[in-house]
Amino acid sequence: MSLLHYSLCGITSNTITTIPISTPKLKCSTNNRFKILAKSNSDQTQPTSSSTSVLSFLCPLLKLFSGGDPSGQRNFALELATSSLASVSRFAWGRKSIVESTQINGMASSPPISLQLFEFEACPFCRRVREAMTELDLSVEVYPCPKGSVRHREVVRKTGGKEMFPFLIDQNNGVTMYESSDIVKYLFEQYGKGRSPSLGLLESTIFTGWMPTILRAGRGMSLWERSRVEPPPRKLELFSYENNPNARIVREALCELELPYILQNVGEGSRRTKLLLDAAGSKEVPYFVDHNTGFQSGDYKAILPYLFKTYSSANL
Ligand SMILES: N[C@@H](CCC(=O)N[C@@H](CS)C(=O)NCC(=O)O)C(=O)O
Repeated sequence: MSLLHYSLCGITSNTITTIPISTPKLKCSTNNRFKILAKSNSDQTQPTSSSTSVLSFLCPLLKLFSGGDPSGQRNFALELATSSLASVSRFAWGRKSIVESTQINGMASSPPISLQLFEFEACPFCRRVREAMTELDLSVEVYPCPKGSVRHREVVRKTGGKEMFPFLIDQNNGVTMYESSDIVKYLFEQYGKGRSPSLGLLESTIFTGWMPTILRAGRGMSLWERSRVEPPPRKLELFSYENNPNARIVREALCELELPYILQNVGEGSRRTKLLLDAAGSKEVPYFVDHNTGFQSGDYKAILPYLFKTYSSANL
């Protein structure tokens, strides 16, 4: 990834352009055209939000971290301590639902077609979007794009034109979008029922959005070298909310294995709590379900070894 790429990361634009795209691996709207929130050449001289540009500068430094072999023996006390500190650093954001959602048969209302988020766990910009999704009580299909991975990154490159994360596809409105702050604003406009992001959600990214990334150095950033190439036939499912320390550890592993999953956000006050209660018998997150094998667990210490064993290339 070139320096030029990163210097362009901070430029934002609210220009909507409709361009033809082809996304061979994804279901597209009927006419195969998406509205793209993209920057036009003329927009590239627009002023850059300072928080975004500083973080864009920091992003290449992520490569300096190396979390070591994620499948190896872990000190779980240390894992929990660092993940809990990470949660403290983002204390106010990504914990609870702030929208009133209507319930149909005990289920929270969601867009008819699942939103698709291409991201990686360690990216502070992606975190910002995931926090907003918890606040909006949205479930979403997550396609992890850790560094060194190919599958989902290729979809992003082919659909949007470049490898930059987060990247959102909303087939309900035929929209694809880069730029975390644009995505957050878009999501609130579309699914926020008139609400705005909680105070400081966007602005705080510059101060503490990178803290979980540093505290969890190397986790949720790079593809595990022994991960299986093919994704499982059925999507995995994770009940989680963004700022839960235990759920973070599971999301990191899913990311390092490039495993796509349905993220069921169940922040405080979520209308999805009943769904979780029915599945898990408790309101605690994380709760993980592998519909391919029938494995289910709410214990991250059991989920981690399961994932690295089941989805290792050695285990085919
Ligand atoms: N201004 C963009 C910045 C996004 C950005 O720089 N993302 C970094 C990760 S933190 C990225 O995509 N890097 C390229 C890569 O990982 O290959 C935003 O707010 O979304």
